[in-house]
Amino acid sequence: IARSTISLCYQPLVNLATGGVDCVEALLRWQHPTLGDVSPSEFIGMAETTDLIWPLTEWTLHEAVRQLREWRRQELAVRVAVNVSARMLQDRSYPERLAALLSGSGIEGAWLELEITESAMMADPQRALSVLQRVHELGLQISVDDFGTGFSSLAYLRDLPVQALKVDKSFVIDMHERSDNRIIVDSTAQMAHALSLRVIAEGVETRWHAEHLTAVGYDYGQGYYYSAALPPEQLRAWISTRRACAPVRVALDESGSERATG
Ligand code: G
Ligand code: MN
Repeated sequence: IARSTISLCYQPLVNLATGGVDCVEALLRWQHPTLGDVSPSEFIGMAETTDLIWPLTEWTLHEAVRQLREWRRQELAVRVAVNVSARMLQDRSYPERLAALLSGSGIEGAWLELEITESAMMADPQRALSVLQRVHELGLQISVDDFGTGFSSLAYLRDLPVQALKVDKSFVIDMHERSDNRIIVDSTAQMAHALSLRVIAEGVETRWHAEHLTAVGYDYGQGYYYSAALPPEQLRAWISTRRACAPVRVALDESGSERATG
C-alpha cells in the first residue's frame, strides 16, 4: 500500500452537555489510483487478515500524534480517538512504543483515546488487561467501540481499565422506529453512568436522535447529523463555524439590562 494514498479524516464527537467539540475520531481513508476511494470497512478487514494491519495501525497512531501537534500550534484543543486492532492488544511491547512516541512528540497521553472492540478484548483477556493497564497509566482514555455487537462478557467492563462506551450505530440509527433498540440505547446510558463510564452514541443521523440521546443522558454524539469525517483543515473550519453559530446565552443583571454570559 503506497502511503501517499492513505490519509486520516476526523469525525467530531459532539459534547451533548455543552454543544462543543472536544474530541474527534480518526478514520482512515484510502484513495486508490484506479479504484478511487476504497471503503475502510473493506481494506481494514483485509489488512486484519494479513500482517499489513501492523504498519497501518502504527502509521495511524503516528499520524494522529503529528496532527495533534499541528492542532496544538493552531490552538485547537481536541483529543483524538484512534481505532486499535485486536492484534495490538496482544503485543506486550505496544505500550512502550506508545510511550516513546508520546515522549518524543511532547504530546501528553491525555490527548489520545484508544477505541477497542469487545472482541479484541476477549481474544486473550489476561494479556489485554496488562497492556491496557499500562496504556492507561500513560494517561490515555480507553473506550469500547461498537458496544453491544460483540459476543462477549460484561465482566470486562468491571475488570478492564475502560472509561467510555461507544454504543454501536446499528442500535441508534433506527431507534425511532424500533422500541427494542431504543430500550437498549436508553438503558445502556443508565448502566454506563452507574458504572461511572462515559457513554457515546454513534450513528446520530437526525435532530430527533440528538435530542433523544441528550435527554437520556448521553455524554457525546457522533454521526452524520453533525458531520461525516473530514480532512483536518475542513474539520478545523467546521469547528470554528459551529462556535460562531453557537447560541449566546443571555442573562439579566441586577440593573435589568442584558448581559451575554458566553
Ligand atoms: O466502527 P466505527 O465506529 O469505527 O465506524 C465508523 C464508521 O461509521 C465510519 O466508516 C463512518 O463513515 C461511519 N459513520 C459515521 N457516522 C455515521 C452515521 O451517522 N451513520 C452511518 N450509517 N454511518 C456512520
Ligand atoms: Mn471507532
